[in-house]
Amino acid sequence: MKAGWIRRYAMLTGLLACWLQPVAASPDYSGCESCHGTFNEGDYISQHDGAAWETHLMAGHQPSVDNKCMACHLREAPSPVFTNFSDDGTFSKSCVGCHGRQEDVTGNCTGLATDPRSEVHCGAGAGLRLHHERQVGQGTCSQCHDRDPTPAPERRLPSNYLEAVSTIVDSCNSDGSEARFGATGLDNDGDGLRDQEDSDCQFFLNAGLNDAWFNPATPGQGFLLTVLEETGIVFLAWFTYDVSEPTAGATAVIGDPGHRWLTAQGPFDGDTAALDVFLSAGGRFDAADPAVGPPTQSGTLTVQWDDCGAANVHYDLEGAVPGVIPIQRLTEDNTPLCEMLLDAQ
Ligand code: HEC
Ligand code: HEC
Ligand code: HEC
Ligand code: HEC
Ligand SMILES: [Ca+2]
Ligand SMILES: [Ca+2]
Repeated sequence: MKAGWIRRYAMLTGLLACWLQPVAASPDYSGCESCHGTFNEGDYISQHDGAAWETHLMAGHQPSVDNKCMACHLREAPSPVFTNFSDDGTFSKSCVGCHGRQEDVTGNCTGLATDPRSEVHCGAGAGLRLHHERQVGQGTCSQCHDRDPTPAPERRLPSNYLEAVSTIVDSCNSDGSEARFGATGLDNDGDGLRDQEDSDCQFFLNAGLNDAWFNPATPGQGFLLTVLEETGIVFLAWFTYDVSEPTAGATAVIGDPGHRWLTAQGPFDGDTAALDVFLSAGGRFDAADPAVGPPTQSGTLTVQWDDCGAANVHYDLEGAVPGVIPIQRLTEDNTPLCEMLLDAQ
């Protein structure tokens, strides 16, 4: 249900001038206005890249929150707009839903809050504040926020980016979603480097990727892989099937005559592993005799990771048309380990 003031806004816009302006400072937008101007009026010019928005800040933001007014506002009145809480259940953190990260919430408040609700996410905007401290001037924010944590790395997603209705999904901005106006997105962690120029956005293979991986579109086949960090090698087993089904009457004692297993190994660099695929043949179930012949190379795989949860396997195999398989983890158990190892780099 839309709040009463929105209806009045639509019908009697002129009366808005009568609303009392808040006198409070920075827990709400009034503390930003002196530099960024009126949020819902004028044509905004970006302070970081000079891009002309050709509309005001509020209209420029609305599509990315699915035009939900309560993503930023409170139902009780259109002003003040707090930086860290709002009334929409989907986007309930106002500005810090995108300009902050949940990981940075410390509970260290300034002690100057004008509304107890603005103390729920204290710390969240640490990256935004560090950006101002560096680019605008020391003390701009730290005169009140003097106990901010070291912000979580650039690639750590603000909570709104994970919402299904948000059009902004990547703080590394490799898909352009964070840069609606101008060429670049935000410097989410305030180290002065944006998106891909921030080394936090470079993905490195690590042992947190050791897992079962599969493509949900082709259940019943997949990969078990292990990243041997010390050796610098990735080893994987690929459980799949022949390119065509076995001829009628073909039998197997254990398993299906169509089963194929392939192994692959090779070095990795950055986000990519380049593997040679091997076929082993001639053995018997749990027997040393007959000896399995030396494996023959039958193609190559290139596995490239987007992040701790997604990769693409490019295959080029004898007897098959080259292709790409998008894979994800079977379970999330090792995802925190992967994130932790990336943070440590
Ligand atoms: C003293 C002036 C000043 C105040 C006060 C101020 N800003 Fe800024 N802000 C700037 C300038 C200048 C930039 C551009 C910095 C740059 O990237 O070179 C900026 C950049 C930003 C950016 C873009 C950050 C990025 O990653 O590119 C956001 C978002 C922002 N401000 C939000 C806010 C909010 C929210 C507040 C209030 C809590 C606020 N600002 C208060 C001057 C200010
Ligand atoms: C991205 C956050 C955001 C969204 C989404 C948003 N607003 Fe705003 N709006 C603001 C901010 C910030 C202000 C400035 C408040 C202030 O200066 O006190 C503002 C100001 C306003 C004002 C003027 C208030 C006053 O007293 O001057 C009105 C009216 C308003 N918004 C209506 C809407 C409506 C209607 C929608 C949905 C269609 C909407 N807003 C969506 C952030 C937002
Ligand atoms: C849905 C995510 C989202 C929400 C919520 C959000 N922002 Fe933004 N904001 C962005 C993104 C992304 C940009 C950069 C857009 C671009 O450059 O194309 C941005 C840009 C800005 C800028 C312009 C910085 C510059 O380039 O000068 C300001 C100021 C700003 N936001 C303030 C706010 C304030 C204040 C709120 C809360 C009332 C808010 N934002 C809520 C995502 C969001
Ligand atoms: C005059 C004091 C003051 C200044 C200066 C100030 N803030 Fe705040 N800010 C507050 C208060 C009070 C709160 C409410 C939460 C609390 O008490 O910590 C708050 C909360 C916030 C929040 C949401 C909660 C959090 O901790 O992240 C953001 C984001 C924020 N401020 C951004 C900024 C930015 C960016 C600057 C510098 C451009 C700034 N503030 C400067 C007083 C201030
Ligand atoms: Ca970014
Ligand atoms: Ca950065």
